[in-house]
This record gives sequence, C-alpha cells and structure tokens, in this order.
Amino acid sequence: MRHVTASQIGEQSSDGILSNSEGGPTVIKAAIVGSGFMAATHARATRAAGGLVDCVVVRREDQLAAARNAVGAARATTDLASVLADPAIEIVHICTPNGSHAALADAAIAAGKHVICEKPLATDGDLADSLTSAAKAGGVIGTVPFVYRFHPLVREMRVRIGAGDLGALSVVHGSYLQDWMASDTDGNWRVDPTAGGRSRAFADIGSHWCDLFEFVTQDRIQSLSAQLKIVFSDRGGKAVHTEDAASVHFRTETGVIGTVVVAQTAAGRKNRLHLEISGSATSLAFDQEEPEQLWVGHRTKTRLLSRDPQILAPGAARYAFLPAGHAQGYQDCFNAFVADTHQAIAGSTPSGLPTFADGARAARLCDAVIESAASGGAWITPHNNGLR
Ligand code: SOE
Repeated sequence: MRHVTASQIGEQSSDGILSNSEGGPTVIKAAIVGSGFMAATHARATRAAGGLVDCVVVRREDQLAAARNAVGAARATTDLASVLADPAIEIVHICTPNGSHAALADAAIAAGKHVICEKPLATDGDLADSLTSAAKAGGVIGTVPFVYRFHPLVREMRVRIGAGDLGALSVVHGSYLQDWMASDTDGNWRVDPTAGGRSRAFADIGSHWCDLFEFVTQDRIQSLSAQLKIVFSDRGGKAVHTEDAASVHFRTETGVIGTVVVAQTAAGRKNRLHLEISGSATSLAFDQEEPEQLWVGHRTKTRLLSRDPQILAPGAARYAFLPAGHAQGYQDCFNAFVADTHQAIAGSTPSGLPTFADGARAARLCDAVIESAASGGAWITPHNNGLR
C-alpha cells in the first residue's frame, strides 16, 4: 500500500502521523463520500488523527461548494470512479444514507481502499457478512464507527468486568433514548425503508447499545425477543413503515438476562445511552451523556469514578487524552476511532477496534429483532456468522 509522505503534499505533520517504511512521516489521504453531519465528524477525526481530507464526493454538481466547505476537503467531486482509481487515496469514508453503504463499500474494497463505513455496514446480515469477507480477501482494513467503545470509562468497564470484579453477573439493562423524531413533522431519509433499511431506531442506535454491551462484557446475545413501535403512522404526509422505538429482551451465551429500550421519540433525551451491568459484588453504570464519570455500586458503598488517567487501567487511560476535569466527549471518541483505524492500516492491531465483523454482527442482531417482532415476539437466535 503506497503511503503519501508529508513532504510530497506539503502538509505540516501533526500528532498521530504514522511513520512509513523509510521512517518518514506518512499522511493518510482520505476521501469522504457524503457531506452531512457524520461526514463532517469523520473529517474532523481524520485531521485529528493526522490524516488529510483530500476530497469529498457528492452526487450533484450543485452540492460541490457546500460539501467542500462542510467537510473542509481540499477538493470536491461527483466522480467517485476517479477517486477510487486515485492511488494516492488510501481510505474511503462512507457517510451516505444506509441503503447505499454496501455498494459503496464493495466498490472501495474492489479498488483496494481501506474503508470506514458508517453504521449500518449493510441493511441485512448476508450483505454485511459478504463485505466482511471481501475486505479480508482484499487485504484492506474495514471498520465501523461504534465509537462509544472509545470513552475511557467504557474501556475501564471492560477491564473490570474482564477481571471478575463484578462477581456473578445477573442482569444487563439500559436504554438509548433520543428525541429528534419526537414530532410527526420530523423526518429524514431514514424514514424511507429504501434509503434507511427495514429497521430505523434499532438499526441506528439499538445497534450501538448492543455493541457496547457485548464489548464491555465480552459476552454475546444468544437469543432475543423484540417488540417494535411506530409512534406516528404518518410523517409529512407519507406512511411510516419503520419503528420509532424498540424493546428487546435477551439471554446471553453465559446465561445473563437483559433488556434494552430504544426510542427516538423520547422527549427530553438527546443522545442518552445508558448501560448498567449488575453483578453480585459490584455493578457498573455508564451514561453516554455523562461520560466523565462511571457509577460503581457496592452493597456497602457507591461511588462515581472519574475519568482520571492517573487512576484508570492502562487500556482505558490510553484514551484519556486530557487530565480529569477537562471533559472529553463524542468527537474525542471519533478521533480515537479514526486514529486506531489508521494504526491498523499501518499494521498494528489496536484493542477493541470495531471492524466490519462487528458491523456484520450488528446487522445480524437487527435481522433477528425484525424477525422476532414480525412473529409477535418469538425468541430468535441471531445468525452466528462466526466472523468474531
Ligand atoms: C442519529 O440517531 C445518530 O447520529 C446516530 O446515527 C449515531 O450513530 C449516534 O452515535 C448518534 O445519533
């Protein structure tokens, strides 16, 4: 894989620059497909990781100027083929509506590009599995931004659970609540199943909660029973066929039972992912809107653990870039995710990097939720793709 050195592109090197085989700085050049909120988030993270946002790809000529400004790219184009044919472009970020992810990822892999694909990797498990296999066969890195894994206190949860500090795990529970769809006049491409897929709320944010739960516990959902709810049957004069909310019960491979409630119509909740792991000795609870503290519960005492790199386990402190009291947040998680993707491109294996296999896992869970809800809440075993 050819690396572009900073001197070749006249860029000032910054933190996070990878070294190439000649020992010089390497600046990864990225193309971003799409120009919305997530594209801008990916672009900031790319720059923070020492990469260069060489171009943004959009569908229409009249979008070029706005897209270039929104993403801060060196150039903007509607010609995806020329971008995929450009040997200087090493990684493609896919930040388009869900229904286009699989085809774009497939084309990027075929062109030998590393890929960061926004979730969902694909709108069904078979497609997601095939992309995972294609990336492996093509020798390229494929990652999916389950970025909440990069909150330092989430890593601390994983370390403490892995060390057995919680005792016997009994129940796992929580929710992921937002309110940006709380009015029947709210809408966007996600409401159209062709663009958004067969599931809306669970695929979009329930996938985050399940990924985070399985990540911190290193356990996996073995069977689930789901209910879906459409709050508004009509949005903007169009019939609605995908859910605003989901309730999922599950049992894991180690016998833990749990529930998660997901909704994007929960007034007052902005991006509130809450995960609580209940153990016989200790329980842990994480609130994504309060990521600077972790609730640690004991029978005789309870405390709030601060995101203080001085006291966290090394695997957690690695992502605590600032001292305690200097709050880190969502973009810091994204920055760390892209930096670790760059490290993987350079040949490292950063712990906990969410890859296409994790994206495929999420797609399989989503398939099972849809199947269960369609059969009145029947218990369904998600297809085990064996990829992770
Ligand atoms: C909208 O629900 C959204 O932007 C999701 O698509 C992201 O994955 C999540 O991190 C925040 O909310």
